Amino acid sequence: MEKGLVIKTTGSWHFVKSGRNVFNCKLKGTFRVRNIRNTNPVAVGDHVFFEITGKDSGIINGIEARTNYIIRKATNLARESQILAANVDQLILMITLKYPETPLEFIDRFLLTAEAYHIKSILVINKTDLYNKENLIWLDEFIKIYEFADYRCIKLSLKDNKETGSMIPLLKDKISIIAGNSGVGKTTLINALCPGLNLKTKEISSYHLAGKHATTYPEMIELPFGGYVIDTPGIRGFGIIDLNKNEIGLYFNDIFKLSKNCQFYNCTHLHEPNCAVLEACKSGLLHESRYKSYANIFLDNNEKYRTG
Ligand SMILES: Nc1nc2c(ncn2[C@@H]2O[C@H](COP(=O)(O)OP(=O)(O)O)[C@@H](O)[C@H]2O)c(=O)[nH]1
Ligand SMILES: [Mg+2]
Ligand SMILES: [Zn+2]
Repeated sequence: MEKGLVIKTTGSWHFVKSGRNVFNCKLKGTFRVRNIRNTNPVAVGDHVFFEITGKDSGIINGIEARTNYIIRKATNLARESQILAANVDQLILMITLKYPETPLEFIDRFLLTAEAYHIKSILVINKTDLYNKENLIWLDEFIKIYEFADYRCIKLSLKDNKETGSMIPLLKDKISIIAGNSGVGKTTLINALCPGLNLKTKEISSYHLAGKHATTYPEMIELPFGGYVIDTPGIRGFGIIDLNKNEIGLYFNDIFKLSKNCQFYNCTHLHEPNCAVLEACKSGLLHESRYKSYANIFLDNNEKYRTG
């Protein structure tokens, strides 16, 4: 029995890396039945056990327990879900304050989802070469907001001399998902890290497929210094997963820290007296954008529970 890492999958074929070799593997039939709610029982990042059946082929007959996994549902109500990736060490959320401007609520929804999946996030703020004086002041404030929520923030410019040096120690020997809106520089970063790879920048809106049933599978890209990055159009589906509304405040790290001083243990931070979160908002300790995101998601979620 061999052990390997799934680095690519097409649904029925799984490419398993073991040592320096890659084996093209099928699943032993019985797995499909056991894991019936998932359209794909094996995902990139899975550690699998397999038998070699040919020079570069094999049969997977076991999957190691996952430390985490990310799923996507075709729609909110769909029963079937697709596992996008397993055993992810971190999420690299790439954003830009300009060209394009990443909406703050988009960032907060992403970070919340990653927390719910127990995946640590790092914020990479790219295109700093394009920022004017005013943008740079906002950049500093932005970093303070997210450091207060315990996120590491990295400033980046991939314009000319592609300063990717700061990224290498963060990515080395880890499985990282690189996410962010279209146009922020994800592909540029991966190309800069992997000389010779030459992925196409300005992706040909392959993400239009993501909402449909035509499944797109994420691929792991091996880094020359060790580790993998996952650049996936499907990651758009990384929206809000099924969260209990009471959990939202637990996964906003800044709000969670502050809430220890609320008078009521089940404070929703919306209207209660002696709410430490509302007080921090007033005093400026908690930035209003974080509070707004929290409140919007909380109310969305309530709505879903009422109608659902
Ligand atoms: N000025 C500037 N342009 C950048 C930077 N990073 C990426 N770009 C450009 O932004 C565009 C979109 O980049 P791309 O990597 O395709 O973004 P993706 O959609 O996130 O993969 C490309 O034209 C890149 O050359 C940067 O740091 N500064
Ligand atoms: Mg891209
Ligand atoms: Zn409160």
